[in-house]
Amino acid sequence: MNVQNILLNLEAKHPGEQEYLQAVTEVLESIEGIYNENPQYESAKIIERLVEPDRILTFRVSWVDDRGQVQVNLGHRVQFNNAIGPYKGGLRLHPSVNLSILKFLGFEQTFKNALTTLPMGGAKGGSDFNPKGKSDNEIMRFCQAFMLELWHIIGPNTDVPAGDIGTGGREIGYLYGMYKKLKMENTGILTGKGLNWGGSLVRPEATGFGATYFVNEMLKANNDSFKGKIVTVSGFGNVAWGVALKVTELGGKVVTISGPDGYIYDEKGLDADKIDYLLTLRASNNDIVSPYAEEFPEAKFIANKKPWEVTCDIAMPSAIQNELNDDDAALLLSNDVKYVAEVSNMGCTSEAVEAFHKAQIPFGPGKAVNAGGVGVSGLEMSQNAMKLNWTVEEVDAKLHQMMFSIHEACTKYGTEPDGYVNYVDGANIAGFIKVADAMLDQGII
Ligand code: 2IT
Repeated sequence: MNVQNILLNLEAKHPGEQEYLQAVTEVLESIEGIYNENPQYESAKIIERLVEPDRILTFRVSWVDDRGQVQVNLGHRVQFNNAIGPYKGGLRLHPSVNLSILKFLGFEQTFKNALTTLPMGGAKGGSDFNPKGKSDNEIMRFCQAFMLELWHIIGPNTDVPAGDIGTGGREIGYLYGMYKKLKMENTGILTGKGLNWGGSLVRPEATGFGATYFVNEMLKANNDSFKGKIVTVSGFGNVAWGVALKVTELGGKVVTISGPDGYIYDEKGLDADKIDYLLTLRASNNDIVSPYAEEFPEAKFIANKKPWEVTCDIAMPSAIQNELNDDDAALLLSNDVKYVAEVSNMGCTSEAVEAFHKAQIPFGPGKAVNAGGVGVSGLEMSQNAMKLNWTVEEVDAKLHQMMFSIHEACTKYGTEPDGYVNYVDGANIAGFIKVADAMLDQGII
């Protein structure tokens, strides 16, 4: 494989799709060695087949707002790869959504899902719909209109969407309601459902809890622990909330959260009341964190800045792609950061990742660190198929085991001769081998 040639071809075919090309570049650089050692990959053109999604459905979503005005959005579902199981991945509702972003997310999801140990392929979808400031009824009408198109191509053994940025329990409910109406059946076609209609315990917490379990394994590998560690977190949504809960429980101190308006520095750390308040912030549909400093006056709100200027032991970006760049990485390193773990998908730019690797800081990539979210989605699918519910203890134990085995896989494939674990290489190689070998087994399709 010549990585440069493949990338030049892709760039010519998909000009300007920066996030997608960034995600592909990172994976190809990691797997180049193993690919070239195994000529059967090359002769089956595994890379050429793996970097393009199986198919993309793009559709118009028309709905009526509270003033009676017609609104038109664009919806997409990128079914990336189903070599190891049904397509699986979230739906993002955010004004920035475009095909480059959904293709990068679907590509990442393919490897992430392979790492979970469960049989799930990769997909992603969403819309440029902006939930900010929308009423409950507007959200419902949008979700119903979105499902009027999406339902044709999903199914419990075909494609199972879930939440992502802008899509939480409420949106999953409205989407599920419309699917049920159209198809006249109750099946596990979405995950992140409500507990009394097919949802799984621990799914809301799973991404943040899983990420914290993964970082705990990184710490243990260095004879270290969360006890007394200062942790900076970005974002204030579902993922940041789960991280704050579990890190605090394990003895770490979360001192920041952030939104598009700036960040909160809370030197005392987030306690149970403050973590609960994140849910209020999120439910407000306002996408701002400044009210936190009014509610808890000992905290400071720093407008239009990112939390990476705060001195910390562990940084856990938990908001959106490319939220931590080379300047932020330099700041963190100059303040002696010891561990960095992407909880958001591709939360760090390539330059930032390179800086952490160069400084030999243990760095966990999103597709390993945040895999607990989709992992528990997989457990929700299992429970739906068996028509039963597992207890909190059962789901949490399975999540724990999953994150432990993902850490093992990263160590197995990513340990360098000097002992430094390159978690990016480890995750990419482990995920790739599983998907590529399944593709080989199933012939040229
Ligand atoms: O990025 C992700 O892994 C998710 N948004 C969760 C996907 C899922 O199917 O639970």
